[in-house]
Amino acid sequence: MRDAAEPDTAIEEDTAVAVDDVAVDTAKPLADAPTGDGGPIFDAPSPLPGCTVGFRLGHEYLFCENTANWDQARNTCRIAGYDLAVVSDRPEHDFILGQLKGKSKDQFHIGLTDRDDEGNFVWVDKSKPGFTSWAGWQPDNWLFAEDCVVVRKDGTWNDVDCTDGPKEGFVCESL
Ligand SMILES: [Ca+2]
Ligand SMILES: [Ca+2]
Repeated sequence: MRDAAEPDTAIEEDTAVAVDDVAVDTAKPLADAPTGDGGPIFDAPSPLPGCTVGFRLGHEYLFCENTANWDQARNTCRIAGYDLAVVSDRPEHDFILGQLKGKSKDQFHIGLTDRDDEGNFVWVDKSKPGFTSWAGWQPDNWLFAEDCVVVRKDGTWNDVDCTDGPKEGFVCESL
């Protein structure tokens, strides 16, 4: 019978088993990781020029300063095996902002668009936005021509023209 007086050794055994399970099953999402810092111990080279690499909760991100419109950005991510980033919650958003801090560009395409149905934003993985971080008065679909979303370094989102390029970098994520 188990109770609170059970010897410490039994608890240690249980813990060891759980850790082994995580280590063996590499496909298992690291959802329980306290900090999400599961990145490699060496700096990883970016598969795309102009980008830096980040890791969080088993996902890999590219933070790219290349000038690109939304479709160019998305296609570039996909060529490298990623897609534009899907920002599911505030911790993920905070992680991305931290990675963008030192960049020279001010805004970055992410994988959110209402191109198929005006006013109805969806992520590139077809999920509906839960967490959002719209700037004041955004999304405004300015000139009836803004269907693609950027995250700005101040943490706010704006819908922009999907053909915008010169100002925007982009964020890729392994989905
Ligand atoms: Ca729109
Ligand atoms: Ca806008």
